[in-house]
Amino acid sequence: MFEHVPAYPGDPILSLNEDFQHDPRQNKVNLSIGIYFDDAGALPVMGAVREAESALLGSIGPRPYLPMTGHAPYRDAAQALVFGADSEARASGRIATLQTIGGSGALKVGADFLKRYFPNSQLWLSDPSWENHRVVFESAGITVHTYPYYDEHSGGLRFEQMLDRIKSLPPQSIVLLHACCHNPTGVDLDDAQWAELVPVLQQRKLIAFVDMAYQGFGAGLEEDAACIRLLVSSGVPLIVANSFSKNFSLYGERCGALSVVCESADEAKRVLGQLASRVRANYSNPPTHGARLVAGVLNAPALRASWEQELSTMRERILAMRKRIYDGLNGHVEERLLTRYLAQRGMFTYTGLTEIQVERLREEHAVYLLRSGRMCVAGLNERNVGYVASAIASVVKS
Ligand code: PLP
Ligand code: TYF
Repeated sequence: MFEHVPAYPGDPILSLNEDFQHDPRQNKVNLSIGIYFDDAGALPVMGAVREAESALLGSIGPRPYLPMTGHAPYRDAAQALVFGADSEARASGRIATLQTIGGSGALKVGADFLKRYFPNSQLWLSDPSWENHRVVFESAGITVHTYPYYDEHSGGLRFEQMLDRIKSLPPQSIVLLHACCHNPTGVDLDDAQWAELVPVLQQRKLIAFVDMAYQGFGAGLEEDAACIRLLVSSGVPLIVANSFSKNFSLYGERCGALSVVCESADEAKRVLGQLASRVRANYSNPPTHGARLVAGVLNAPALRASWEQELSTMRERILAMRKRIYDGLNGHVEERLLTRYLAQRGMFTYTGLTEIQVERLREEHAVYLLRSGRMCVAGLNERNVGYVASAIASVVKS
């Protein structure tokens, strides 16, 4: 019956991560998948999360289904974190926020919603973007295009070209933007560039779909969401997918949220209902555990302070590793390939290494990067950074 089903080639990032797991070499270094590892190379369990979980264990109780929209204290905490606790839009009840299965689930529920209510709208992604963006939106039946973004040569942004393309889009087109820590390039818009882009979106009646998977890893929790605050105050139709996978180190718990900023509380209520209907059509309602952990931390001032502190330490460790790899490569790679380690932000850097160099890094040195040259800087630590720098220097040299 199922003979005609072809083999799934797999997701390139996840497949590479599996190859790494099977690599027997002792000195192997995983800089492929977008996961934050601590200085010991381990996936952290954040102190505040551990405490919230201990508290939950002490109150084991019945487990009813959550509503389709998710755990109410979680939804509220997520909304406050993304839009600001004192956001006007939040106070007036015009943001519809629901719990989703990770940031990926938020993208999918948002895509299904857009396909239903804006059936003629097409979507524009940065070139390049996270590979799964295209997969998720196309699987919702939305046609996907790209706008210019990354400048190969400088390792920076093609901002003028980006803006020109966005200026040419028909009304109600959807523009997907990364709030911070762009995956895969590490190149973000600066404040002045956001200030130039936002009025264009508004004037051209475009829909901004902001993906924020790394809040807190760029400049700080508030700073990383500044573009969202600006979009809201400028009246741009806005959808935000956010994820707690990275900033709570809760990857497998699948904690995310989707928010749609509306013009009135009444509109938000109707939108929330339709988002819930998309959840009902897909998986009925989200899981409980991770949402209780995140809400338990965000809604308890002492745990929240501890979480913020630990997240700052993670961000600073990434910055320190950027500096260490920069120092290690200084004099070994050309200037334009060097400065990007410091200029690009968040978990990723586009190293500019060629596919052949990336392959040599893996085969000769057991250092794993994505074929595109993307390095997850958060996989570097005091023990491996020198080794990685010398491995890169050696493949660049010959
Ligand atoms: N969006 C971007 C840009 C990401 O990098 C990721 C995860 O790596 C996600 C969304 C999905 O996050 P989650 O693992 O919470 O589904
Ligand atoms: O490294 C990246 O860019 C991601 C990581 O369900 C990832 O693709 C892995 C699994 C998943 C979501 C994101």
